[in-house]
Amino acid sequence: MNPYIAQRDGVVPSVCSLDCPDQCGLLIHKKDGKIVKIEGDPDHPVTQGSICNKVRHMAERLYDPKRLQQPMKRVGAKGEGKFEPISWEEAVDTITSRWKSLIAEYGPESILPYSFYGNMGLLNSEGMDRRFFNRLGASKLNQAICSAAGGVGYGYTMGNSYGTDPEETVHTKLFIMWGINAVSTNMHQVVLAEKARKNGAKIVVIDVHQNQTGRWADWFIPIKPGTDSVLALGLMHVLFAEGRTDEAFMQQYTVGHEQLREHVRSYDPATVSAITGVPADDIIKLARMYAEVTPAFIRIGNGLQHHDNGGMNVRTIACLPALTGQWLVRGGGAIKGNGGFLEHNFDALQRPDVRPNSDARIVNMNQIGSALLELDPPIRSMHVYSCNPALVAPEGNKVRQGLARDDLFLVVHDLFLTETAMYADIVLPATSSYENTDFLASYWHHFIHLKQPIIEPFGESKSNVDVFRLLASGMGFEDSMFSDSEADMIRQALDNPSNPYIANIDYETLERELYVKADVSPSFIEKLPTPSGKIELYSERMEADGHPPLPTYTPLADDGDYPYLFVPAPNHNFLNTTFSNNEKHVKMEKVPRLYINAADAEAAGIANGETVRIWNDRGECLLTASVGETVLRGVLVSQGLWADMPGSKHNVNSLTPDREADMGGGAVFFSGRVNMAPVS
Ligand SMILES: Nc1nc2c(c(=O)[nH]1)N[C@H]1C(S)=C(S)[C@@H](COP(=O)(O)OP(=O)(O)OC[C@H]3O[C@@H](n4cnc5c(=O)[nH]c(N)nc54)[C@H](O)[C@@H]3O)O[C@H]1N2
Ligand SMILES: Nc1nc2c(c(=O)[nH]1)N[C@H]1C(S)=C(S)[C@@H](COP(=O)(O)OP(=O)(O)OC[C@H]3O[C@@H](n4cnc5c(=O)[nH]c(N)nc54)[C@H](O)[C@@H]3O)O[C@H]1N2
Ligand code: SF4
Ligand SMILES: [Mo]
Repeated sequence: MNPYIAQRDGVVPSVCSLDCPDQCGLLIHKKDGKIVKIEGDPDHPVTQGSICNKVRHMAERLYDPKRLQQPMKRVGAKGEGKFEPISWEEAVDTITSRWKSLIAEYGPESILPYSFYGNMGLLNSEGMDRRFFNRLGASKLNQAICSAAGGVGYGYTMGNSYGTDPEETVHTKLFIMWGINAVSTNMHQVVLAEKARKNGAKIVVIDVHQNQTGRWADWFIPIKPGTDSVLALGLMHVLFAEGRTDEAFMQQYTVGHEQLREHVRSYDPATVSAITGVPADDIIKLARMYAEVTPAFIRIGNGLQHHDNGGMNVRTIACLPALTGQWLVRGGGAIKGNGGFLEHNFDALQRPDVRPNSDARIVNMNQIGSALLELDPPIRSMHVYSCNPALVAPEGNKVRQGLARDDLFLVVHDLFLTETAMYADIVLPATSSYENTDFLASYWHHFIHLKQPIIEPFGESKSNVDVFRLLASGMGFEDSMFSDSEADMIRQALDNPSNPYIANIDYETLERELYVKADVSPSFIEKLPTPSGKIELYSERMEADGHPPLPTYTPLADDGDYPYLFVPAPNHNFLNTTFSNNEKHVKMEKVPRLYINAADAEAAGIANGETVRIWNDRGECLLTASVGETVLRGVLVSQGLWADMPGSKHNVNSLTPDREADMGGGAVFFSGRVNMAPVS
């Protein structure tokens, strides 16, 4: 038995598995074999003992009486939520015999896996599952719901997800938090900035909503949604025009600075101000500040890339540190993500080589509603795990209509009977990450962690890894890769000759230390994986892919004749929909609010605290008005993906468009338009 499980009382170290950049070190307090308390691990070099309130209350979720304990089969209508317990044997038998007959009749691409990062453990999120679906030859999923557009955009400029070591930002003197609600979504970047602030650092926040992060700033700059690339181009205009660029740096480390210099001439402060809503004087002031205050660091958030032009927004902002040479300054530079430094051996872990059909069709997870309703040949079965598409995917009404299809054989594996599981034919109970073995890589700091199981599986629940082992055996797959232990798989994954930054990390070291930092030297800037090896201010690759090669503004797509842009962002106390069904967390968050500019509220006859209906062609949703000056006129902001069982009408994604962003097939959650009215 694992020593941490065997230890029934006391404190054991662990790591948070939620989809959050911080990836905190945890200390788990146990009593009589149960988790009674979770706090931060003070020894963790980056997170240093503090954690968020959500995870402080994790025990309430782990032992929530609503947690699933047994497999179940549907006995009522789809969506009605009537189920009966069955054995694992019957569950696996039902699934595999159905899949065998679907494969015989329609081929394996009639089956689609649908998953995301409810658990960031790499064996459970993209390990054994990938082996299984590759072997099966299922349709592939483009997991473009989170950071796809920005990831591609950043990659055009920098080659990969490479940025500043966040630990170095204690030395920073200017923080630009750009389209990130860091107080809620990256709290340790805020802790590091607070340390720097004690030494005089200034904090600038650029956002469409003056939320908790905007209120924390020294200078909050409100901007019109989807116009960030223009602001960045305006800053470049001032930097070039006033001779504030680092010519030696650009000469050595970039391509295209001469073309860029010419190109940004047209983005003068007055033009930029008219598009972004940021006063011309503020554009000049920010540019000068960015040139003069050093080290200057930009934290590029996910918010500004959930737009039609999201990839280009990130691609453009990512050019800024190169103009001033901030990449060579300790504590300068930028972070969009840092996952590139921690890349493991995907081929060894996921085994694409066993796939019989490497050309299998790819379904964009952001368009799952239309895919379920319209794709030809149809998706006849879907296996959902670590994800809650009924609430998190755009065009929510189409998604639910698709899930409700009588001829769709739907398997849902989760810890709870989620909104998605309500439509399932077979529901499988999942262990929490505290009940299984895995390894995790942060997408913000430079550490890889081992996660040991700490408690026994809850009821009859099983990990994703174990479920795919069972399904493989039920399908009659005899490949030895399905018998690899977790430790074997971690060893295979960490053996990655193509990523020198993790050459110092192996299973044995992880087992001993639990977390190990990648060996990233600041000189990563010398050998970027762009085609030129340099920072690409001008990108031939973009041109070949059909984009303008220089940073360029494209307005948001026409989304119909509705007066308000609707930005439904995450909230403080949930993690996407995780915790939205746990009483404690809902109490902390109170009600789903809609932030409305006072002038807009007055014009629409809406009072603070009133229930508001917002709608468009795609659907409607009910929220509680929060009237004030935190958003510009014409912009509505909500926070959080609230539980939405039949009747509650809180699904903001009923209103969001399922168009693809400019890059990577990314989601455009924040580029939809709506109308609003009070509910009387
Ligand atoms: N508490 C909590 N933490 C989380 C999550 C959570 O749900 N709750 N989710 C996790 C996940 S999966 C992710 S991807 C990250 C996301 O966390 P962030 O990177 O912070 O991204 P968002 O919260 O989506 O959006 C950030 C900000 O962008 C703003 N915004 C929207 N449109 C624009 C725009 O056009 N321009 C500018 N400048 N700002 C804009 C929004 O108002 C919001 O304040 O957080 C992770 N951490
Ligand atoms: N309107 C709007 N929509 C959004 C966003 C937004 O900002 N606005 N953000 C988007 C973003 S950035 C993201 S990343 C997505 C996130 O969307 P999802 O990935 O769907 O995130 P969650 O809602 O947290 O759902 C994760 C589910 O996984 C389950 N789970 C946890 N651990 C395990 C496990 O080990 N095994 C199994 N089988 N299940 C497990 C949890 O119980 C939970 O139900 O949402 C997107 N949707
Ligand atoms: S959700 Fe984020 S901040 Fe909270 S404990 Fe987990 S990693 Fe840390
Ligand atoms: Mo995300």
